Amino acid sequence: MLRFLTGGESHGPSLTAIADGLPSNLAVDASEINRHLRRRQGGYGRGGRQQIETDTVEILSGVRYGRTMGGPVTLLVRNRDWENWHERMSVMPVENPAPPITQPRPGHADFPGMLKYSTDDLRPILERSSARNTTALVALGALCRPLLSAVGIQIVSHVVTIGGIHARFEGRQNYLDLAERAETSPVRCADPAAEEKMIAAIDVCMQEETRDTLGGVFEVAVLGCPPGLGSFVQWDRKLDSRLAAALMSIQAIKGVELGMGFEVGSIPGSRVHDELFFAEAEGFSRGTNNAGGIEGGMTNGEPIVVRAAMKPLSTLPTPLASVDMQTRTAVKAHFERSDVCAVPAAATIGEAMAALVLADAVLEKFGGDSLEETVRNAQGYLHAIKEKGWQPQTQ
Ligand code: EPS
Repeated sequence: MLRFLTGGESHGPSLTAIADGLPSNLAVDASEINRHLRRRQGGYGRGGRQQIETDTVEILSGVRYGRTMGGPVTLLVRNRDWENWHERMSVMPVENPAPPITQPRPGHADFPGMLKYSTDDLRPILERSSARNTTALVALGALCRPLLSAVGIQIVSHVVTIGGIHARFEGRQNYLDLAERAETSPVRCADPAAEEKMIAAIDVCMQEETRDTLGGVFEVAVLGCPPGLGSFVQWDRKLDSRLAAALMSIQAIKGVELGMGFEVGSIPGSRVHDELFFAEAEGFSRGTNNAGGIEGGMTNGEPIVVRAAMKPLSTLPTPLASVDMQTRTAVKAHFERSDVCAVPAAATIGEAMAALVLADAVLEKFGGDSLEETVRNAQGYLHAIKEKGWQPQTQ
């Protein structure tokens, strides 16, 4: 229902995004999109590039007087760093092209990309595969949020692990509360004791003699979903498969799990599945949410809880062994600059990807050419399932 594409290179003039399929009359607030772009730029352990950029959206189509008109919405974020790259990233041929970069970074797109796209220069591969492109995705995710909130859906995140240091929480969590605490943490972590250790671990990796990068795990929670978004009838209509694909598409993500995740493989069924209860006053309820809010590829009314594991960034300040693609001799991998840790930023990108998947699922379920029509249809459905005893949960 909702289609979107991004374009742009890390050091090209700009990043562009087009979203097609949004209903009309949806509020579009550039300052709100910019707020999400700022969240993406933040986090302890980010690199020098974030000092150069102040990502700011320009809205080029699809919006009039602050509301969508129903046509494609085009967003643009300029790269300030482009100023320093006019020659090296020139669209037109130049007299003195930059020398090729020939030492692929293990873990990055460089090696397979150079073979696939037939180039001895990793610049064209690096430019598009860079996580800089997530700027465009975060802008798109922010564009979808008012549609989600119109039907009561909110998306939040927090960091649960950095460099093997785990945040610890007792009992069932209130995700809004966790996210509120995470929002003020430099590592987006709601556990202050873990936060301190995560910062210390990043500090070690920033020091000259121990320079390195760190990965981690973040958690995204989608709150307020009615039961029945997504479907079990085909693999590509399952909401969990769509969420997993969207999160896995973020640079450096190597694993995605929902609810209890990989642990379900080690525990008997009687301790995995979330028992169902009913009381006249509260409607249906569950004692646990090990399913992570999705059963049979559909939302079940509980919070969707999805985690993604990010590998340490592969642009290493102390480069690993590589091979020069022209001479085929042993060399050290290419290094320009990098972040030490981008897990807090990745959490905000995870929110954006979840927002895009959920917006698509909402439009698929409720349709609507205008926001009013989408909301009306959603209310009709909510009324129908309330007749069946369902009541919204406090999340
Ligand atoms: C990023 C911008 C990039 C990198 C980073 C993410 O900018 P530059 O290459 O100019 O330093 O800092 O990209 C990667 C980590 C990567 O591996 O590609 C950003 O804006 O998020």
